[in-house]
Amino acid sequence: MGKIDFQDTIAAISTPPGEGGIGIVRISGPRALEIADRLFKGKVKPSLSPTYTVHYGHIVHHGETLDEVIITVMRKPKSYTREDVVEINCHGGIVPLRKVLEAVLSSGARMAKPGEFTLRAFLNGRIDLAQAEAVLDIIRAKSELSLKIASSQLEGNLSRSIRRIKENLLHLIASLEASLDFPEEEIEIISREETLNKIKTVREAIASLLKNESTGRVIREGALVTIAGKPNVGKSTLLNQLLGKDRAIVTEVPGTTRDALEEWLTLEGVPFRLVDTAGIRKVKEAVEKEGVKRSEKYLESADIVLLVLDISRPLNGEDEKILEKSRDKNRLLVINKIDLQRKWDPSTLAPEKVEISALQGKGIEELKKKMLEKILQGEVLQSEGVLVTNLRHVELLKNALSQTEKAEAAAKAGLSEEFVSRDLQEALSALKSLLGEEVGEEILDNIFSRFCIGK
Ligand SMILES: Nc1nc2c(ncn2[C@@H]2O[C@H](COP(=O)(O)OP(=O)(O)OP(=O)(O)O)[C@@H](O)[C@H]2O)c(=O)[nH]1
Ligand SMILES: [Mg+2]
Repeated sequence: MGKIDFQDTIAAISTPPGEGGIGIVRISGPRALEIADRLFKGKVKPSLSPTYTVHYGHIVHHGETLDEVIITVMRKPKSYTREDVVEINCHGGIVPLRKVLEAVLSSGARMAKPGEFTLRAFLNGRIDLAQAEAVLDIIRAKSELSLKIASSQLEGNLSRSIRRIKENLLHLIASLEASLDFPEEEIEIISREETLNKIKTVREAIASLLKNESTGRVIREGALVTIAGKPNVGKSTLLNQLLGKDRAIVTEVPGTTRDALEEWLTLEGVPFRLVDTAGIRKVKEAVEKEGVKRSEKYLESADIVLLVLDISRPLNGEDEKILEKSRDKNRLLVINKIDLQRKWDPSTLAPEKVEISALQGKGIEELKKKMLEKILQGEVLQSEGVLVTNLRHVELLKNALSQTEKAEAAAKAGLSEEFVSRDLQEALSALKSLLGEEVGEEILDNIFSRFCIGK
């Protein structure tokens, strides 16, 4: 991205490529209005129009009418970038949009880099870095829930929590530093006990932001749900039933599914990556053997294991083995084929189970509910709670937490204020980077280059 030059006026096509009802060319910077004046022929001059006004006219360049347009004038500082912004709404084909953009570029703007509009909003202080990242998350949102979370982040909910913690830290550091400056004074500026209390408050606040971190990851990337069990218990039938379509092959022959099969399912806005696996059993035949190996890998990396057991046949050693293998996993026992006669009593097994008939679709709704509960542990769907979903934020918060813990240990051990303060300053600096108050160009490059051009 290089050095940022605010003297430049930037422009780009801000709508996706391809045909559409309209397409937008966005211009931002000190010369936006002047450029619009040159190209726009309508009843009023853009540079003479008040902010937030919309005008009908034509874009004319070197005597050639390029398109019939509507332009929106947004004057600084109340615009996306806090600069003068003009948006030209063209007919949404790639040719008119390109021609209008070329005219804008030849009239004094330069092509915007990916994310540069949002970068300017950040550098001009309209939004902090966490909010800028939320803009990206909104564009990328794969589910309703992740959109909701990103929007809340753009409104600044996460930033506000972070700022509150930061203020507390600043205060505390200032007191500690003051004690260091006047060591000979008898009066204590801050007592050890107070220091410890304040550190604890900070630590708890950071920890509570991180509490739902795994949920954040799941919402960002989707929860991996592995459907496991021995052959023929109805795993593929269950996958089809959950998806509401015949995706996997089902037969009465054990060993039907040879290779793992993945499909996405969204429940109440939460993305689930469902994997139907090959039934786990001892085999010699090469293809099935490989399939079983994969099943075991999926079992290992699952966020949730749906362990399917067949009630119509007695449990055997194969079932026991898989029960044992998945013992430490986040597991839900799925007792299948309840439409048939029962051959064993599931009440002796773990309490977390659902009885279903995958064939008839019985118990599927309850199963879905339990899957959601397992992932969300009942806490995040009330979106008031601030949820950290961004990986960079998670890393920085973890860093801030461990530095705070270090400071706490130092204070407890009776070390000098100097040491306590140093650890707290590290924590502070992590929070500052989260908000973008202390980040290098490299990090900015990395974040904003992931945006599309025109945003
Ligand atoms: N009666 C009844 N039969 C079922 C039910 N679920 C599955 N089946 C039958 O059980 C047999 C095996 O089903 P699949 O879904 O292929 O079993 P699987 O666990 O995927 O088997 P593999 O791929 O071989 O590991 C088929 O004949 C299904 O129709 C059920 O709830 N009730
Ligand atoms: Mg199968």
